[in-house]
Amino acid sequence: MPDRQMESVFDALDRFQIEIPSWGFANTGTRFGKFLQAAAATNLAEKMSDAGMVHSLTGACPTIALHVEWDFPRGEADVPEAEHLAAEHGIAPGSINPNLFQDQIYKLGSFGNPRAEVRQAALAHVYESIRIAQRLGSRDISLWFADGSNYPGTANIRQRKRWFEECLHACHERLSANQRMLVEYKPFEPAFYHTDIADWGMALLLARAAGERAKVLVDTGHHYAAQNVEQIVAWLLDENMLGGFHFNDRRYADDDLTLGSIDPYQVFRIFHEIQMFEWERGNVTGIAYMIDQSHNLKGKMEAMIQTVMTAQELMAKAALVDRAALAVHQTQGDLVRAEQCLKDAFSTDVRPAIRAWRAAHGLAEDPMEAFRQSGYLERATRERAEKNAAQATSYA
Ligand code: AFD
Ligand code: MN
Ligand code: MN
Repeated sequence: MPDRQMESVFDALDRFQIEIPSWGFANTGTRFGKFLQAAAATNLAEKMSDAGMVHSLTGACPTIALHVEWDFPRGEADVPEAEHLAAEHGIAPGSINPNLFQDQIYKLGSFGNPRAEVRQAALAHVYESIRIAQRLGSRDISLWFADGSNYPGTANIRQRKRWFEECLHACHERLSANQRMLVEYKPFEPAFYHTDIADWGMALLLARAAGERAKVLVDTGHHYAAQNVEQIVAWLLDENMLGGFHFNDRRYADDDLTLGSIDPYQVFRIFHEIQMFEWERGNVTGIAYMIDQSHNLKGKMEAMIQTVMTAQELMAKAALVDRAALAVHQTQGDLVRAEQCLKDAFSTDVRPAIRAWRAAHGLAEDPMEAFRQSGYLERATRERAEKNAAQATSYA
């Protein structure tokens, strides 16, 4: 690989950090059940340990996304423990995720619930999440709503929109000056007739109405098969409304498959749009790159390392696009040469350069192999197998 390309890869990897989700290390499943993993994390300490291990191997994941209900069962009272565990495991608290979808009161929604007392309870939960973030020094409050309805006529869509505007604005007013709120959209599931924040346009309008520190969160799995996700990303970039990503891949719906496992070229094109924007505008976008996965079948730790390595590889490929030449070809309408700029970069094997980058940073050249040789999985299995087995629900 020519030195100039090597430098581009090194620069891209130096600047690329990706947040790992606490929920990606615990046993989860589908609505059809769970396949328990003996080494899965069973508490916040083990999640922090797993996240710290992934970061120590990859050098790219200094923060962990936290879910308030699952990681702070006592709410704010659990902040000191979270701070201690993060410091102990060499990881920092990242985005804070309120849980507005599991409590029984949210049966007909949270911010969109027709009962004012439920909307107030949801607001109180987000206010506490904002306080938790402030105490942990977290920049982002990451908001996803399961709100919607399953049958035509059962919800007043416009009224729910207004309740969301009110509630999101109220939350925005509680943010400190250096905090942001990220509004995530999802076309469907668990609601199957309408979802209140179903697409990027709705999220954009709601974020704009909430205030200047509200941005849009793009979960790459939250799109229909035909949607051009990189075009959405380009528009949000141009509107200064791209807060960040939840990375995973999809074949049919919000399948939470491994990033790049189905369509790596789409992820490359997303990363290209970001790097082209930064090349043109010269400013760093402050994008929150975050993983949103919790694999039911793959080993939790291997799945997380695999995603991080894939994200690094695709970001490094996108860094190889000859953007100056591309700009000329686009201007001249030289279609094949323009397209070839992307195809050349995407088809370049950047793995040797990434291995060199890792070696230059004192990291194992193959984090996955280093993990397998480390004995970490065996230790976690010994320590956690009994606790995980106890989660088994007998269906007899
Ligand atoms: C589910 C939702 C959404 C959310 C995530 C974490 O679909 O992506 O961000 O849970 O709460 O995947
Ligand atoms: Mn998500
Ligand atoms: Mn999702």
